[in-house]
Amino acid sequence: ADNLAKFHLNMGDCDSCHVSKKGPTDDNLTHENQQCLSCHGSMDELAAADVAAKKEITPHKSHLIGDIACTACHKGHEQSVAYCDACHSFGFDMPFGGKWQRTFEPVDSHKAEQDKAIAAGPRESIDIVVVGSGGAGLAAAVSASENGAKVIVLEKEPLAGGNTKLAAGGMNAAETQFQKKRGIQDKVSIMIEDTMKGGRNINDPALVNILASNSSDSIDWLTSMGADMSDVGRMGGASVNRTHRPTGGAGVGAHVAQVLYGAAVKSGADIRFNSRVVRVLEDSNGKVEGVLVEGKYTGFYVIKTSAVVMATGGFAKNNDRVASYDPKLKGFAATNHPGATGDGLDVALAAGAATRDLEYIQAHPTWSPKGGVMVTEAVRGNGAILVNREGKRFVNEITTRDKASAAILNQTGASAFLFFDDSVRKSLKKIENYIHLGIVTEGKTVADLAAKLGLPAANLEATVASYNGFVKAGKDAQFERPNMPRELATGPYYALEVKPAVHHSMGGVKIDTSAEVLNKDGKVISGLFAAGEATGGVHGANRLGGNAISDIVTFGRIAGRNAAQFVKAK
Ligand code: FAD
Ligand code: MEZ
Repeated sequence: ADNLAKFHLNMGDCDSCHVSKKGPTDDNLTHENQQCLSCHGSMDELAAADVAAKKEITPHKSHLIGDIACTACHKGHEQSVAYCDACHSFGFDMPFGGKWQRTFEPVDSHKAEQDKAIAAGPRESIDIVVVGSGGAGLAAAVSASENGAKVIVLEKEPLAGGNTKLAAGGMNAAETQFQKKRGIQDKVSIMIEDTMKGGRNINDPALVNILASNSSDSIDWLTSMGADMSDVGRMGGASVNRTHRPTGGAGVGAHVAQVLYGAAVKSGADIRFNSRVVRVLEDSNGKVEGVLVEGKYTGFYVIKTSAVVMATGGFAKNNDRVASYDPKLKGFAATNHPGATGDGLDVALAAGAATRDLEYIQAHPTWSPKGGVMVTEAVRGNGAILVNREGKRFVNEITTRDKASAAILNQTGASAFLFFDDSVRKSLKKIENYIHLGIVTEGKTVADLAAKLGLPAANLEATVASYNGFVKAGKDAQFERPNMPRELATGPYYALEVKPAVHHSMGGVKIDTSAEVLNKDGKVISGLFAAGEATGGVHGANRLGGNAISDIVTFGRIAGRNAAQFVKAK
């Protein structure tokens, strides 16, 4: 046998995996996945077996959210590939395993089959279709359901959460209950000022106003669904601590995505994986009347609906598209999940949507080439510094990302080292993930660490001593870093090499404050809504760390509510 299907044939017929010889009956492969679990045990049992076998990292327990389908990695009729390898390079030993590879298929591929499905007419109908199961899509699904609508969520990947499930540092919000509890003085107006300044003032002020003035309520909404957003830290470009995340500084994205996913499932949303929307269908008056879906296993089919929420995220993982807007980023690695290719943008464009700011694409300053992991800005927010190969600081570590990334690229080797001590480690749970992944070097003393990294020890010691002096004095006389929460004086010491990687597409489809999509004449496309990284205008030329999660929760919720009201009013 050279694949899993043939291997299983030795034990029975096709129906040992499938309901019938015809193959899969749905794109979630519901029956097939149940068959895997019934023979091999639950994910928890498989993970426990991996741990018992002393596997350092188990692919059966991860930061991914929802019920991870076995078939996301194990394939019957093609080579199996660990989904983790889309970002990391663990090289898990998979039965009949291969190397991760993905080719991008334009949304207008297979034209004849698409036309046939459209001619056949709708297979089903629903109040609202949400495209994308990231935070914006799940928030829209929950809020549409709260407002009485029935929803189908279509997700092209085999699992939920998009980039949202990867988000690390936190969610920005002003005037929240958690800031008040900590005595943090913040104002919606200051969040607006910071966001506009960070975005080089080209943001749409009306959208920024909605972002900031709804942010506290968005935190409360998540909290009401069971989220823990009680820890508050700082990200680059913020004047005060307003980045909310779970207790102890655990990663925000997997938590928020899991909470929203659970709420969406509870609300009765029909969530379909391996289901790519390739076209929004409109009537002769330009009003939305359905979507054309490419089911990976069931083929093309039409769903009739009068309201569609495009929550398809950004395109940072599609380097051809990135470089077409910003040639400087050609060949850069990306921090994103594999679905961030921008085909949702193509779908919206074909439906007549206008776009804005596509040329503004952000690199995250601290991506670790070892392991392919983005290292959260929260590590710097909690006190880490950046040093170059000469062992010297070179930038205010919590400046905006555009500036920090440019500064790193200017250093010898176009990379830098993120340096912190044990007190920073203890302040942020997320750091344990990086240690667990083996991407961090540890030294008993600063000099010991410098020797392990090949940095000049005397320089690094002098840099750390001088920084600690600034912390004591409450003023960074070198780079005017505004927050220096702690001295770096408690061993052991840690560092890892970091360099910029493409992270966020600031541009996208144009929306108004109701999350309705606008056409090139500035008019609303009737029935088409959009939210999250698929849209442009909220972040201007440069997004502040922590503002995306705020964006997707607030605008996803608005899009879902308004889509439900639109359907009701028809
Ligand atoms: P996504 O969460 O990306 O979801 C979009 C979904 O749509 C995807 O699942 C995709 O597969 C699906 N899709 C796309 N096209 C189609 C189609 N045609 N048909 C069907 N499905 C489709 N921001 C913060 O504010 N704070 C943070 O701490 C933070 N950390 C981050 C860390 C990392 C590593 C990354 C990559 C990003 C981080 N961000 C952070 C940014 C933030 O996570 C994203 O901008 C945000 O989650 C995007 O949410 P979304 O719902 O718009 O898109
Ligand atoms: O907003 C982000 O992208 C973010 C905070 C990322 C991070 O460094 O954690």
